[in-house]
Order: sequence, then C-alpha cells, then structure tokens
Amino acid sequence: MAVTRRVLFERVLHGIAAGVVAGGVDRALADSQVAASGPLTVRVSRPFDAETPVREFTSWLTPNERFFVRSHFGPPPAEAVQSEAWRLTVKGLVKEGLSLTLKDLQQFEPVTLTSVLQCSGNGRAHHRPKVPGVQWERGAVGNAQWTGVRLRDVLQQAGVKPQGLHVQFQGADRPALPTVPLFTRSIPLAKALHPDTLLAYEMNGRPLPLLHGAPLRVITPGWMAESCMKWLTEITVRSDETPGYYMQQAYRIPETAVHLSSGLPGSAMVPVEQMPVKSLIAAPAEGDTVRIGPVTVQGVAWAGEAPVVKVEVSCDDGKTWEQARLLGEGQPYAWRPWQFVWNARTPGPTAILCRATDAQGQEQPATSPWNPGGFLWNGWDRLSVTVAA
Ligand SMILES: Nc1nc2c(c(=O)[nH]1)N[C@H]1C(S)=C(S)[C@@H](COP(=O)(O)O)O[C@H]1N2
Ligand SMILES: [Mo]
Repeated sequence: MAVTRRVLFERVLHGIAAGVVAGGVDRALADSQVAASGPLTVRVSRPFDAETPVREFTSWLTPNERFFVRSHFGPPPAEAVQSEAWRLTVKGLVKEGLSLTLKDLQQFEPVTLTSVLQCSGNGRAHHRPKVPGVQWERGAVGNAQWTGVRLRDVLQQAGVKPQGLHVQFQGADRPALPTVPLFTRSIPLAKALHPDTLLAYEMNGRPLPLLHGAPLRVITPGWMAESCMKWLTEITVRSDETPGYYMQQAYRIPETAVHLSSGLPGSAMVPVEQMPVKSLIAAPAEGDTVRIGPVTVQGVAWAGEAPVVKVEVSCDDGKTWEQARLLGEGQPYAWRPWQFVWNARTPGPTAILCRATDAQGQEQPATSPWNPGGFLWNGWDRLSVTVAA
C-alpha cells in the first residue's frame, strides 16, 4: 500500500524511517521525505536540516512536529537508541563510573522547564559578507517544555574528582565516513552543575522524538543548541575542553569584534555559549497585505540567561519606534510573547521592524557583528508589508 506523505512524515518524526534519513539509501524515498516535511522549510535534505516557518511562533510552545531539525550526520539507527540495550555511560575523572538505563535515570528527581533551543547558525543567511554553511533564515529556533533529570545529580552520584573541570558529551550518531570527526562537545563544569542543566527525555510532554535526540539529550538553558547533545550515550568528565574539530574549530567566535577591513579576526576565538538577546515578528508575515486601521503585530523575544525587559516595534521602516506590550509572566529561558497594535494609516509598502533589550541592558543591534562561522545573528527583525487603501 502506498505510504501517504503525511504518514511518511510522521514516520520520519517517530524514527521508523530513520535509517533512510541517516543513510540516504533510497533517493526517491529521501526526496519524498523532503516533500513530506510538512510545515518545515527544508534547508538540507541529507542530513535533514529544516527550519520552522516564523508564523508558527504565534504559539507559546513550538510543537514537536514543527520544531526545527538540525544535525551533522542525521540520527543514529532507531534500534541503537530506542531499545533495551541503550545505556548512558558516565566516566573519566569520576570516583565511580556509571552505566545507566533510562529507568535508572528516572530515579533521580524529575525537573520540567521551558526553554528556547536555537541553532548558532540561525540567521546565518543575513550575514554580509556571506558565510558558507546552512543558510538558515529566521526559524532555526523554538520554545519547548523539557522534562528530565539534573545533570548535576548524575554527576554527584558518580562523584567528580577535583581535577574534573569540563563535561564532555557524545551521542550515538556517526558520520558516513570514518575520516570525518565525531560530533563531540564539552561544557565547563559550572554550567554542567547548574541546577537547570538537564538530561531531558521528554519534549512538550512526549518522549523525545528520534529527530530531536531520543531517548536522551542535553538541555543547557540560555546557551546555544550545539551544547544540547542529542542521542546522548556518554558523559566524560575531563580536565580540559574537548579536543577535536567540533569544539576547537567549529562553533567559535572572535572574542572581540572583527574589523572586516583588516581581514580575518586578530583576536582569540572562544566557544559560542550564551544566546544574545533577540526578537522575531511572527505576524503579520513577509509580503502580507494589511488593511488601514488597527493591525496586531505579534512576536516573541528571548535572551540567554537574562530576561527580556523591552521590545520595540517600528512600522515605518525604522524611523520611529514604540514599545510593545510583553505578554504573560516571563519565565527564565523561555521566550516572551509580545504584541503591538499598529494603527496603519498610509497606504502603500512599508517595513515592520522589532528589537529587544534584556535585563543586562544588552540591545538587539541593527545588524550583528560579522564572524567567520556566521553565528549568533541577532540583528533587528524586519519584514515588508503593504497597506491596502
Ligand atoms: N548528537 C548530536 N547532537 C546534536 C547535533 C548533532 O549533530 N549530533 N547538532 C546540534 C545542533 S548544531 C543543533 S542546532 C541542535 C538541533 O536540535 P534539534 O534538531 O532538536 O532542533 O542539536 C545539537 N545536538
Ligand atoms: Mo546548530
């Protein structure tokens, strides 16, 4: 029986077709998966990298099947991670190595929190000069509720030795060629011991989908997503930052701003960690026609570990700015919905812009500082609309 696109999409999300996404064996099937990617905008088909259309961000939580997907090699075979054989190993500079089943892990106190997850390359397409890499526009970000246990509790059970200063993560995914380095990452011990750093097994109240790291992933609230290791199988406590490509070369930015006239960065490259303050317009959408009269402009804003305190909107291409209303209570790490009622009076084309400020006084800049990886874009969000007469 023919598999419908919708069913195929569901299967991709739930991992049944994972081997195909990962290995890309059958061209026709792989293509139909891309066609079946439902509401997502596909940037790379193999491995499957896709972003969320910004209109989805009118909802507080980003549903699992609409959440952006990114990985370097595609997911591991479902059997490797969704079976009784799966274990989490804890080793390195610890007093007692551990090998834990998911049930063992679930003996620790459960924690649920809502956090933005954002790819460091989100907005790369806006950097000038252009930077190679996945040309993400605005939607390599989402807000989800994560349930898991504290990494701190697991590390305390293993007992970190005094020389242990970094915590390394390895997932079960593997590159197609053995010459390609593994995606191995580490975070400093202080972030690993932060009570909000989780080993998550649920996303929006459901078991983690395969594409999002089943059965277990790291969540480092307030930090960029490359620290959020999916398909986690190994934790290694070490004295130094993880060596290798994905920690020492990729995901680094110049410590001080790059002056393009002088060529490449003269300053030291440091790992990307915190998310800078950022906001997006979710409605209206790019190219929309709106009527004269009140138009509700809405969106979301977030920052790293600091709350957003202000969002400003311009409906005349940046000439004048007004403050938007922040909705809800505001929770650490989650995004903050905002709304602004624009009284559209002049027929014709115009641009709507938004910018946010966080509690540390960081303001979203008109354009982000350029960097060789094209990371951390947080320039003012901007879209064009037409006011109909
Ligand atoms: N094991 C593993 N974890 C990974 C990656 C990966 O390639 N392998 N990619 C990281 C990057 S770069 C991003 S942006 C996020 C994407 O998470 P998502 O697909 O759940 O949105 O996963 C991170 N965790
Ligand atoms: Mo990423």
